[in-house]
Amino acid sequence: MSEPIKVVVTGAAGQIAYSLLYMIANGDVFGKNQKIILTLLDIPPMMGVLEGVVMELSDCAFTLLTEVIPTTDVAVAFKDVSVVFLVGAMPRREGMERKDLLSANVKIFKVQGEALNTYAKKDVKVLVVGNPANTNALICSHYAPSIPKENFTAMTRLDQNRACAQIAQKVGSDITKVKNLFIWGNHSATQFPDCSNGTVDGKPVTDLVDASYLENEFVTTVQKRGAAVIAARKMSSAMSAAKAAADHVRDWWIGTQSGNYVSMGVVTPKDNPYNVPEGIVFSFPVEIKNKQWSIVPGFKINDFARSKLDITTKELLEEKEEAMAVCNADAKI
Ligand code: NAX
Repeated sequence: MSEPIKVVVTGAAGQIAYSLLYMIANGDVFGKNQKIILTLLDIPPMMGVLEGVVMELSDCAFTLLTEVIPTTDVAVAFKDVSVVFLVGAMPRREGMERKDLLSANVKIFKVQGEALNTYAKKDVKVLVVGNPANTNALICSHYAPSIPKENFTAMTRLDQNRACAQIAQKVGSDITKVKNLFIWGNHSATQFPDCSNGTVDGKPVTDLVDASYLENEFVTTVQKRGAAVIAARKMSSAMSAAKAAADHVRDWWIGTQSGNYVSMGVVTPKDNPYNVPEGIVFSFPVEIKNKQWSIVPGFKINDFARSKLDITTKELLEEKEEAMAVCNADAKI
């Protein structure tokens, strides 16, 4: 057994956390030999609900949990933390403009970024799930300058898992045989789920499925899957989102297998192999070794894919500009 690590989940009284906490405490993310101090952050009105979650965690009798700390205080939550799942965010309410949503979230992710900067370990790994996930991750990193930008990532793994499931069903394959389908760009309706480098049992997806399906129905099905779940369940994706968050952090912690890449939203470095502008949080295919991700170069980007990458890049640049305007206005107060 290794020394316990401190893990924080924000939005801990919410529906994604309800599934995610089980997976973390059960050893599905950090392995069956890693003890965990689990810290649960939510806002004051949710403390009653959170108490119930704490009771249930206790009643699960998880052998890996050494302590569970419910709190509303970011300083308590982030002190010496090793891994953070930022799940809590301001939801979009009816009639809310995108600008208002971004502005409400800038406030949340500014406070959390500053607290991470002050209290967290400098090698803390941060996954942002709360929407708009990519831009929230960017803001959080902006307010945590003492922590490397590489340590802030946004979740597009749910979109990748959805894409793999669609292809597995389409060709009638076991999902374990589907590899290297990637999500490019934003976790939003402009994301580009891309099969052009994917394989099923070693055969190119493009040889198994016709191009018109891959460029049309497949793309829109993945882009709109979240809305389809809401329409059916009357609530947004939760179990699948939690599973994706667990997959994302497990791969970051343990590493990816050779030749089997995953999608992660990362702060774009200056010289990235796909010519995406520097300084936005963009989803790329990455591989992970020794807890460090790197963008996998060399995947083919045809004209269709490039046009899709341009659309999602434009949206992310606009989100960044709007969010930074809120940050700058805030700085002047
Ligand atoms: P819930 O509304 O069930 O839970 C959110 C929780 O966050 C609530 O308990 C709320 O009190 C808490 N919260 C709000 N502000 C907070 C703050 N400042 N500090 C700590 N906690 C705070 O939402 P849930 O279904 O769990 O979804 C959480 C987020 O995930 C949403 O923003 C949602 O849009 C986003 N999603 C992101 C996905 C992705 O692939 N990146 C997919 C699933 C999901 O839609």
